Amino acid sequence: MTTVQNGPGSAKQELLRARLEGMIAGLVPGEPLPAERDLARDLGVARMTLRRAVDGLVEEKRLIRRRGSGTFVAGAKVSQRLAATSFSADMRARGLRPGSHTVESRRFPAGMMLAALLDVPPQTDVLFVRRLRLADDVPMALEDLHVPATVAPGLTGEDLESASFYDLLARRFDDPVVAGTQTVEPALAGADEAALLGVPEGSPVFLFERTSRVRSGGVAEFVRSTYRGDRYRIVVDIFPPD
Ligand code: 16G
Repeated sequence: MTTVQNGPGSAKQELLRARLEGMIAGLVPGEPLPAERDLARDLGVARMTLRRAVDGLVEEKRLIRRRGSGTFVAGAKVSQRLAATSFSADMRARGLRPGSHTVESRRFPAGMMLAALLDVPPQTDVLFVRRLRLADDVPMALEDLHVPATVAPGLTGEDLESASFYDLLARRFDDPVVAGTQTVEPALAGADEAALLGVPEGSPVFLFERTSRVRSGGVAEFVRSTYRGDRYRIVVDIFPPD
């Protein structure tokens, strides 16, 4: 693969790649590579040769090139276990500061489809909130949350600004999330999502859909979440068959 991406595979190209990989390993995510001219000189290669090797690492998402400002070490991916955890708890467990920014919020009566997903009668009042989820202020995911008023009466989009929905359910409504079903599929970021997530339009993303129930039995949420493909990987634990 290296050979293909770096053109005619020579021992020199392989060595250059190994030296670049060593350099990346010594930098922290977000740190810039030295300027191309200086790096080519230090490594004793032509700038074009260096650029080809860097291109390969950009393609593999090990490096990020930002036009006009340089090339940076990509952030480590967050390993997401498929479990009924909240975004906030998940980020805190990794030592990251969770954040939430409400982009849009409104109420409307549920149509047939949404009512079926939320297991409520059609026309039930539903709160829709679009939230940008942040880890240490970096956008990680965009969530389109639907909550039936029957489960969280009086809940507003402002309540969810910088707050954990699951914490509110447990504390304010004394009705924690206990179970859920979640699907995941690949997708490409549309223009709006890409702008909010700070990635180029068409970037790969994970599309999650989750329906979860609270202890009292009702469906608490139907959520469609777009997670950045360059910051997440999915971890699935495997158990022996029953
Ligand atoms: C996660 C859930 C989402 C839930 C949110 C609550 C996925 C794909 N989605 O992001 O369904 O609403 O956590 O987070 O994991 P919060 O308690 O921090 O608001």
